[in-house]
Amino acid sequence: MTTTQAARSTDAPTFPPGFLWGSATAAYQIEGAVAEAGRTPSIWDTFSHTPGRVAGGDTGDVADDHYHRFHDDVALMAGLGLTSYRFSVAWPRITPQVDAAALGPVNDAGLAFYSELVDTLLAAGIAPSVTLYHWDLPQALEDVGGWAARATAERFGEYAEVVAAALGDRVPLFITLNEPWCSAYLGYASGVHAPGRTSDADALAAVHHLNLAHGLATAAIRRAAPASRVSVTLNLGWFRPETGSPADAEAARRVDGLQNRVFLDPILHGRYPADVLADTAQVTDWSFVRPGDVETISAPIDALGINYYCPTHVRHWTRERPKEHADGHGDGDASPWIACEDVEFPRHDGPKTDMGWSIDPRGMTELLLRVARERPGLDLMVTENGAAFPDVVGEGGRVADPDRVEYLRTHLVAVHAAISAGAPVVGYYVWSLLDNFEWAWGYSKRFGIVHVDYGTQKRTVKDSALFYADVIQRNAVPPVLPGTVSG
Ligand code: GCO
Repeated sequence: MTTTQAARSTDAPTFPPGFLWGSATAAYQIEGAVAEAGRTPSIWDTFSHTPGRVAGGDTGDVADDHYHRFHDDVALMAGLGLTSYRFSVAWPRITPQVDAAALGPVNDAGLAFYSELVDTLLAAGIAPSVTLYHWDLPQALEDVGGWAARATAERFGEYAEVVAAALGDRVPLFITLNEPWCSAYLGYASGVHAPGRTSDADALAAVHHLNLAHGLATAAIRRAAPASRVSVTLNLGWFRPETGSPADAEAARRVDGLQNRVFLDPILHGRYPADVLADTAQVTDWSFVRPGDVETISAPIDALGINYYCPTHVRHWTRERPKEHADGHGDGDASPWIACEDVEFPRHDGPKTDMGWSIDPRGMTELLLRVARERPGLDLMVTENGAAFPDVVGEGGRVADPDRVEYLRTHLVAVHAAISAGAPVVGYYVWSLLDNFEWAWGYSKRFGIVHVDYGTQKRTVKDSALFYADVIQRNAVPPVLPGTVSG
């Protein structure tokens, strides 16, 4: 390290006053208690109990037992100094008898759980950010078509109104959906997530019905909780074409359309991208988009949530060699990338997390700036960012996770760089508070800043949590002492 670099590295990037420092979780990944207090099965209960679907045969039956331990978990958050906590509400706890025709009765015990969680957070000085859908669709709705059916979006709007009416007096921010890309394409095209279907046509119908669900929920929250802000969380892709060739640019355009613009365009601009409709014309005629839908979908939001983990390298596939699928979404025959037969995702050398995702904080800055340019003035939030590493509890109960500390440090610097360049980022949520059920990977991937022993449910704060607590306390990324970090 040169003297200049050392000097520069002691400048502490400071965040704007009032910046939200949070962590994020999702109901099925942490709660457990799947059959308690009237909850009925979700698609993830069915999927995880289907042999061969989840690594190790893991299920969310117990998970982190957060349902019973939430008081301790909130105390843990308070100890770290979090100012916000993003969690999701399990729809099957709220209206367990929902079907295609009607929402069914509201389950007061289900609402009471979240109401008490909200009160506990507020008493600890932590602002709740409530995601209404993080993938645990009531199984009864999947049985009548799931997200491929319009009725699911309609029932979701009604469910959103119930939750907003019950919690809206205490919840400053509702997030309608988490990562509709995953729900639609991993759930209905590649089938590596629940419900495990492999129909491209159903996946595109799901895209639209998820967008519609967001729009209907936005209207419902406005009615029931006029003081709350409304947002949606997208896992936008940051695509790096391999070369400057027109063929690679075309590959990047296709995947950008499917992952980013098919959500951003209707939500922010009230239209579907014409090129995506043309690209997918062999799969569907999009006649499920009815008059008035895009107007519903494009109702103004107050903030956009962005989940960022890594960029995606993309190139035109020449068919001269086997296709590469280094995008982390499975190498199976069924692909989430509809009508992308000529696109491949080349592997790159360099540091990777335990998910095999490349570590590239620059993508975070670039992605935030892209969205900031596209919709000037709209508040942005990083609603997820983090990394899996194979952590162990070591001597004296310490969990040393230097790779995660470095991942968080460099990505926070990248968020700060975006803010400095004009992106209105108002908060950051580390994924995740606790090690948890990582979907098709089960408990084999640890994303937490707090370690969970799944046998005893003992929580152990990792070094990364202590690092994050220090960041929060300073409202800045602490300076790196020369010689303490390589590279
Ligand atoms: C997602 C989900 C989280 C994941 C996390 C790590 O982004 O897939 O929102 O539930 O656990 O992202 O994969």
